[in-house]
Amino acid sequence: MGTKEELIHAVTELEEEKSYSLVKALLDEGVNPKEVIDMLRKGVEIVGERFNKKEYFLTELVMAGEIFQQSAKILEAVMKDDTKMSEKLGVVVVGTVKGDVHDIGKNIFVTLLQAAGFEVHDLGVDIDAEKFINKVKETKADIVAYSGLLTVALESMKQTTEALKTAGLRDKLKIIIGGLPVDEMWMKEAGADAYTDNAFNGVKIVTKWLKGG
Ligand code: B12
Repeated sequence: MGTKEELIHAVTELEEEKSYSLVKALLDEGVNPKEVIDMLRKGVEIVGERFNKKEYFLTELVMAGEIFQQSAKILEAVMKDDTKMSEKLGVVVVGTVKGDVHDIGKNIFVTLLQAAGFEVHDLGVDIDAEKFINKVKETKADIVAYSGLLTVALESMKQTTEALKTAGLRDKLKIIIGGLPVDEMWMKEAGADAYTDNAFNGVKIVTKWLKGG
């Protein structure tokens, strides 16, 4: 037997195995997978708050992301094809830009976006402009997110935005950039609409874009 509070607690305390068995127990009890996702989201949200208050560190954040991703796999296996995990708050295409292979921060951002209810298309690392463009067209994305940790990533971000402009897609999109070195100067140079070096703030920004206000 599992209770909803127990699952939220297991996630926030980063009890990996317990989280998975509770997910399974709740499903066995007939709890709707969407409700289970909401509990996982709540857990990840609390971990995020603790990270921002510096009560938790990067290891905990990565661990919470892992618990969320693995639990989502358990849920996906029992959900019907027509029931999407995401509530479709919006569609986001994410990637680490060309020349850069750092992805730990990007992966955290992706998990948090999924936990918040976005449909996320993660392209991976070392992604050139063409791949971003193709994915934006294919998914009719609302938002494009570039990650970059290397100084050279700025040039790639710039090129990607230019290519989105040339393809006539830029005006339909919002662009957010993130990663260790990004700042206002990067945002302007990269032709983006927002920047942050904090994945939680990133989720707040894109949520605001789509919900308005
Ligand atoms: C781990 C690491 C690696 C790993 C990467 C593993 C992986 N899977 O990512 C490996 C060993 C592969 C690596 C390789 C290299 N690295 Co390295 N690496 C690091 C290191 C130590 C940590 C980076 C990290 O993961 N931080 C933790 C994450 C969570 O932080 P983050 O990425 O900033 O993400 C947070 C936010 O920024 C945000 N975020 C991130 N992306 C996005 C995107 C969006 C849209 C949003 C909203 C938010 C967001 O969310 C996260 C949580 O809040 C840094 C040093 C450092 N202290 O940062 C050097 C560092 C980034 N690396 C560096 C270098 C030079 C390299 C190499 C060139 C080394 C070499 N000579 O081979 C290669 C480059 C390979 C390449 N082409 O990319 C330099 C970059 C210097 C520069 N100015 O360009 C750094 C700064 C080290 C240094 N001081 O010299 N590296």
